[in-house]
Amino acid sequence: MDHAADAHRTDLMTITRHVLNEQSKYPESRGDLTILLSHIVLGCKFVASAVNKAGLAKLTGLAGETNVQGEEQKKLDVLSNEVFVNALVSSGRTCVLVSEEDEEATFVAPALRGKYCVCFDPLDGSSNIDCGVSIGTIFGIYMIKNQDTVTLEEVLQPGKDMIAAGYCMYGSSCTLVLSTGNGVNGFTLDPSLGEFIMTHPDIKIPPKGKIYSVNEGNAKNWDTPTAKYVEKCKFPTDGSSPKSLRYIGSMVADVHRTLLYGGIFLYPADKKSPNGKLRVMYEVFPMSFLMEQAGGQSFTGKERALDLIPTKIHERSPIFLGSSDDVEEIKALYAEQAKATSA
Ligand code: AFP
Repeated sequence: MDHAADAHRTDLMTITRHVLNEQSKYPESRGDLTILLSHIVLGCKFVASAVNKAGLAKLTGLAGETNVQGEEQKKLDVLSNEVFVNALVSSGRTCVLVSEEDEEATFVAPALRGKYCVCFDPLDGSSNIDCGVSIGTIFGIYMIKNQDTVTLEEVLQPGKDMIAAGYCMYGSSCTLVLSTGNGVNGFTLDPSLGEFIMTHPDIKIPPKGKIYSVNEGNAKNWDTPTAKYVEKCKFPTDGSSPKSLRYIGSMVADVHRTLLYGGIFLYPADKKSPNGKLRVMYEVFPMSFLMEQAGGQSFTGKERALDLIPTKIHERSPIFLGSSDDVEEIKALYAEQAKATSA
């Protein structure tokens, strides 16, 4: 019996313990971020449980049974949004919320205001709910200079100004990946304890990967650099092996695999969607922040993704993120094209 390993398992690094440890490195800290993160964690636990129940409810429905109360079930994405809005407002640490589900930003009532702005997609990949495929919550956190006078303009900050970002994946297990700007750590929900336990300390993305992840159904509308890059993945000319294709259609799941195994995730611009599909403030920025913190890169086709300054809260952008060497290759193809068009 490995007593050392056993002892290790009894010394659990919960997400709260980890965040408190991080906080203790900053003696001037008043614990506001710790409190905010604990409210986000609560939201994630609630959604994890709701996602599990949604599957059961659907099975019940198929068996011909009806809800005892005769109530129509709220859609999971609307329910998740309500949960996160309530959790964030009640934390007393937020002044503005930007949610994928809400057309306008929410300005928190003065009495409950704190210094943070949280941008989030409460349930990303929701078209995968009904078939039980992994879905997730994505969030990014900014600090606001003056919570009492905050305006929408102040919310439209570049991604590099984020102070923390993360996602929670509701999959075969529930995994929360978090960065507070000091590396990336992954935590798995232990359902028997109701606690996220650190299972993936100090995640570093491999410098080069063997997987590319893209919706190839859009290939006929791609621009030249994307088309050339994917061709290179399939038919490499440098003697290396072709890359494998993996695509789930849930950004959280596709990015999570990319982070752990290496490779590249692409949602490029195409002729039908010149700005791509994914939203800057609550998809592109948090995932780019995590990628960079894990040693990877993130590129829009024009610039470093985190340098982008959004002009509206639901803005979209093309995105290429993942292993540094793989992203370098697509950057080189865009540079080549820019040179050709300027010549
Ligand atoms: P849904 O929430 O509509 O399922 O969209 C998910 C998503 O925003 C992101 O999670 C995926 O990476 C991407 O869209 C998938 O888009 P395609 O279905 O066009 O490939």
